[in-house]
Amino acid sequence: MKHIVIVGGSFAGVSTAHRFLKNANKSMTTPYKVTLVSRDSHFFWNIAASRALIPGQIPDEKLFQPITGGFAQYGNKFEFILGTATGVDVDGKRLVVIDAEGNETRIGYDYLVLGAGSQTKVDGPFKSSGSTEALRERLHDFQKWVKDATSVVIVGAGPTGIETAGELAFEYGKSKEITLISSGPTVLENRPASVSKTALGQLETLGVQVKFNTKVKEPVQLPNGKQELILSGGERLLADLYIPTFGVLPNSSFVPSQFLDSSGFIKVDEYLSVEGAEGVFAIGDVSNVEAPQFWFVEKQSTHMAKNLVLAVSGKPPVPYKASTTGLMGIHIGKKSGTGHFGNVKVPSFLVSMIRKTLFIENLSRTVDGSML
Ligand SMILES: Cc1cc2nc3c(=O)[nH]c(=O)nc-3n(C[C@H](O)[C@H](O)[C@H](O)COP(=O)(O)OP(=O)(O)OC[C@H]3O[C@@H](n4cnc5c(N)ncnc54)[C@H](O)[C@@H]3O)c2cc1C
Ligand SMILES: *[C@@H]1O[C@H](CO)[C@@H](O)[C@H](O)[C@H]1NC(C)=O
Ligand SMILES: *[C@@H]1O[C@H](CO)[C@@H](O)[C@H](O)[C@H]1NC(C)=O
Ligand SMILES: *[C@@H]1O[C@H](CO)[C@@H](O)[C@H](O)[C@H]1NC(C)=O
Ligand SMILES: CC(=O)N[C@H]1CO[C@H](CO)[C@@H](O)[C@@H]1O
Repeated sequence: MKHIVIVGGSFAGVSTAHRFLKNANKSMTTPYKVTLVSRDSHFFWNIAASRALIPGQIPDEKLFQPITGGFAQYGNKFEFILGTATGVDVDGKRLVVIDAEGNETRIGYDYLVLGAGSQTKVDGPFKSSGSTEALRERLHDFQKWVKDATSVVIVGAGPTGIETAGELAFEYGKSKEITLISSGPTVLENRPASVSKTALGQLETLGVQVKFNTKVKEPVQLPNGKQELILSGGERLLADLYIPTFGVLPNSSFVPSQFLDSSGFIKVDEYLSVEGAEGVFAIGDVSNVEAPQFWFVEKQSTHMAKNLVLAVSGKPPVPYKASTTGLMGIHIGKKSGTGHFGNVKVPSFLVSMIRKTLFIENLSRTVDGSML
């Protein structure tokens, strides 16, 4: 029996499990079992997180969906473990997991797929922060804080920061003061200049104030409930709410450091395989193969599942072709947005049309595998 253990309850982990189980069911004679380990009981549709911060916009059921239901179709070929991976014994081929009761277990694997993803540098409402309950609670806190705030400072001018600033400004107009802080001379650094310019123009049209070349130190909570932010220029900024969106921290602290690059991403070769760790693979945000974006995660997951079927059947794997074309699409409020495919800018109306619902209608079909 071949045991495939997958870590992560989001795009990388859940989709790879479904894809493997569907393919395996069709073609395989070798017995197999998949165990999915996730510290989240629910899949969280993070693509809609910027809109979800606004109270009343998206109900919880459209953001969170229990993971296990969609896997019942595979019977005893699938097992779900609610727990946190805390170590990998690559020589003994065992994953160390602390389960929901706090007990440590070691799960033997033939193949281990690491899809533990990433989070923002400072914990926020955008990504899992330990458990579904914790994330849901955090999201509800932010919704309440957003409702009560008259001034909001958003730190980080990447896609998440811009989408958050755009959503807030679109919803509240002049009734809230929205400031976006960028550490660089523009927004969306490393993207085509025309895309940065369009994004900036749209933010300003919505009334967002943007500060450039500014870094922010940890905020201080004042007795009157306000947050005091000390900016790199020495200036002090008072706000009712501070939303950190910057940084992509791979969730790789449970993986031995020799398998990580200098930024903490898991190093993989052209087979998505971790060199020096037999049978171990990494995909999604936690791996160093491509940019941490859903589109790439999908491509990797599809490939990974096929290679797992080959591996279990004793066949050689197929190399993965990492994309060299950068792409992005972001919404800025409900009526504008921007994006690019390589160096080609995507028209604003098209981005905002495609992203109208932020794909929340895909959640159920992603979690039960019927979309794949
Ligand atoms: C606000 C926002 C909007 C986005 N919009 C887009 C978009 O429009 N287009 C796009 O291409 N990309 C977008 N992205 C990026 C995209 O969401 C990520 O690329 C995607 O979520 C990565 O999926 P993943 O499964 O690799 O990791 P994650 O989604 O980060 O999930 C990791 C999972 O692993 C679990 N986990 C972590 N550590 C452990 C552990 N030690 N043990 C057990 N489980 C663990 C986590 O709880 C989580 O379930 C957006 C991201 C954010 C934050
Ligand atoms: C798996 O294969 C069996 C037999 O071919 C079939 O009856 C079953 O519906 C399949 N299950 C899934 C989830 O595809
Ligand atoms: C898990 O831990 C609890 C106490 O926290 C204990 O009662 C239980 O027996 C443990 N379960 C296993 C399977 O070891
Ligand atoms: C949502 O579903 C549509 C239609 O199936 C698909 O084209 C699109 O890529 C999906 N998007 C996401 C983010 O899941
Ligand atoms: C960077 C990193 O690894 N962050 C977190 C990943 O998940 C574990 C377990 O929940 C946390 O302890 C880490 O801080």
